Amino acid sequence: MFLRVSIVLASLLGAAFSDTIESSETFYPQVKVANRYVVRSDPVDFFQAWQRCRESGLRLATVKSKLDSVKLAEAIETSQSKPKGPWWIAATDLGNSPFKYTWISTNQVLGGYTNFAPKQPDNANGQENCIEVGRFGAVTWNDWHCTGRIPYICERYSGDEC
Ligand SMILES: [Ca+2]
Ligand SMILES: [Ca+2]
Repeated sequence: MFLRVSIVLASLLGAAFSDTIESSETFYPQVKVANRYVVRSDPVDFFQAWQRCRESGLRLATVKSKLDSVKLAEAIETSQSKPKGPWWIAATDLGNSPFKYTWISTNQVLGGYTNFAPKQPDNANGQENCIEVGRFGAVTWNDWHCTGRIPYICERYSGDEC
């Protein structure tokens, strides 16, 4: 009898456990959230940031939705190195008309979602062509000069994902 109860219990527990694993994304979204973006603390210019992400098998971060911004903020908050921003992300209007930005990581034109700080982008002195987050608080965007040296944010991605 005891053995039989144990077996039933074990299989019940087993079922519950595998359920938990399968639905972990639903129950623990923050785990996945924190893993998408990789916060880097070495200060580099925009092009070095792009290169360094690539060298790590990552790409400079894209931010295409409100949810992405939430993930980004969370990655910064949970980053162990407690880095200080602002940080480069992958948008630039270099080689395009002013304020026409492209995600250089995916070669996609910025469409729909943006998260600029108030009065940005301003293309100050006609020299600001790369986008950073965090200069004016939270994870809002600002255009800055591409040769400025600041930390940056990479992202993990799968091969067929844009
Ligand atoms: Ca510009
Ligand atoms: Ca600006």
